[in-house]
Amino acid sequence: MPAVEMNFDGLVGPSHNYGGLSFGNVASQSNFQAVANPREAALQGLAKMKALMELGFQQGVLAPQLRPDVDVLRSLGFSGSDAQVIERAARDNAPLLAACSSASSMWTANAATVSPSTDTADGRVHFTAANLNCKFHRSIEHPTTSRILQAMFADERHFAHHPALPATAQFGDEGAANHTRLCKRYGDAGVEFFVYGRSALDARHPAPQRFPARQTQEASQAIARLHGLSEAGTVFAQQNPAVIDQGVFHNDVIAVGNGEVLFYHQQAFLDSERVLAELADKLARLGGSLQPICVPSDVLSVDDAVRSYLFNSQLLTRADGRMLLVVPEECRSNPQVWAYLQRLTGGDGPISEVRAFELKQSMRNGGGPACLRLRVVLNESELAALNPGVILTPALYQTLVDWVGRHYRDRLQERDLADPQLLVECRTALDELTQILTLGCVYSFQRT
Ligand code: SUG
Repeated sequence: MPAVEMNFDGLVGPSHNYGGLSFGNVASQSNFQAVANPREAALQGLAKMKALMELGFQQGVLAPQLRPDVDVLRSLGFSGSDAQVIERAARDNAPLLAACSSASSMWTANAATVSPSTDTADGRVHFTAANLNCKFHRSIEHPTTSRILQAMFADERHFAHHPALPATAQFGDEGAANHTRLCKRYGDAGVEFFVYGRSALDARHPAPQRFPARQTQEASQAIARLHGLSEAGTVFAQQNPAVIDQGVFHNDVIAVGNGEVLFYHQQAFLDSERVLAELADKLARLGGSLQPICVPSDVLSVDDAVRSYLFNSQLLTRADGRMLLVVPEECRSNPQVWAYLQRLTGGDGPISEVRAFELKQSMRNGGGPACLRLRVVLNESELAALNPGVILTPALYQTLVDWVGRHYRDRLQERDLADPQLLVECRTALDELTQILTLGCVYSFQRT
């Protein structure tokens, strides 16, 4: 069996809410304090997973994290029983409680950077959990992310796990959202393309003025070293700081790659010509032929790209070798974007189909189809070594829908975060989930 790309979608956790926590992420800022519907959010995500499974794609599930995180609140000086910790945090520092209650682990493109075994020096699949240290609410994800990934990819003969990079601004790392892999076939060695927003040490790199650049060059380089990638198989590029200032807080908001195709906006990268030439050259040396699809600014503005999330799409290779673009519904409701997509898929280019999915609950926090999934390329023996409990099947889909129905609220807003019962509900749900997904004890409340 040839190697496959498997997509592991983050299951939306039961505390999903709109905390306005991500400065630089336009949707998160503008939906601050809107009323969230965690049940609908989880079901929307599951519907996308099911549809892709039914189309024949390999689909996996990545478990959410427990929130509110009372351990973190305790480490910040709130004391007493769990209920008292939550009540005191709600009374004294509601934004901190919101940060510790975010269901942000749903965006699994930020969980880790993954390099397939064909690209790494020791022939194993390498994972580095992302420190996400630009945003406090996300910086608390990586310890549990590492445990969950290890419970899914446990066999050390096939899988290598690296802890998150040091949690300093110099090594700001946002995982696969700033990493794309280009290859002829999934089982071939590929070119790993790292896109960073700023350099911490090299002052020649221009930085954005308005919004933070989350990923550093130093972090991207460290991951390439840790994974044992070759120089011939890596390209580093700087994101255009001007687009970060327009709300492109991760590269996957302005570009997506798959196979030999790189679909990107004209303004995505600094020094675009050099970047494209290096990608084409390195891919050619590995037997591939780069197929760039550039969307010019006069066809689509960066603002339209950010609003529609056109590039935050999944580009998937179908069994017939042509590609499907999975976009959010917001692309269909933007006439210019939809017209562009009709032209794109109507021609004889590599992308021949587009499907739109309703993911509004996640989109309102800046998370489209691509944010919700972590891609892992696996060969036959690696696939056999994967914990089978996390592979989506029709039966698992139904079990998860029932589980959501039993445990999730259909309304959640800031004042609900003060309710200590929410923690009890989330613990009960996640304890059951670890059995459904056969993950063992990955949460700290299960380990004490
Ligand atoms: O890190 N939003 C996430 C969205 C992540 C999207 N991921 C990718 N582009 N790959 C973020 O900004 C908002 C949470 C809130 O405001 O409640 C948030 O964390």
